[in-house]
Amino acid sequence: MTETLIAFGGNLSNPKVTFRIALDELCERGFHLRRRSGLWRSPAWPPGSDQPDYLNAVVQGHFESNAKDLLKLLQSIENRHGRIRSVPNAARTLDLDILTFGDDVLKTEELEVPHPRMLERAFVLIPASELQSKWLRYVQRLPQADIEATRYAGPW
Ligand code: PH2
Ligand code: MG
Ligand code: MG
Repeated sequence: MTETLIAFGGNLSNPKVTFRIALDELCERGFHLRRRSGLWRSPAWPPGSDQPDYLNAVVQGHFESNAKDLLKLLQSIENRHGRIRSVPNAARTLDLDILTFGDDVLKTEELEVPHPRMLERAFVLIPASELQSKWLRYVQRLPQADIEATRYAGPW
């Protein structure tokens, strides 16, 4: 079993409902939930995107197999929830990203762990720091406007 942090994001349909169902599906297939962050609402990145706001959250738990198997599982759940892969940063029903997977450092065509952009994104770091305080120092380095634009939206 390996400890992992997984980021949830979505800005189409009803992300809160989608997140709940997706988390149940993860837990049925080898993921053991320890804690989940609250929901956080933020404008779609990059700024100026003409898209609905996102909901984001992070969950912490253990996975029974390796990072590649977790990636496959996340992609199958995204697909089941109507995720359509078009251009980068397109609006989406569900995005599930592996942030960290134990101490693994992976850089392949299909998977990079730790997530290469997580330290730049308030919508990832703020929920992650609810679960692990080590991320707070990176939150402090973010632009103040990004921090203020990321708003607590309750539990899920
Ligand atoms: N995900 C993206 C692109 N832009 N913006 C916000 N606020 N939250 C996201 O999760 C997000 C985004 C692509 O993964
Ligand atoms: Mg993403
Ligand atoms: Mg993704």
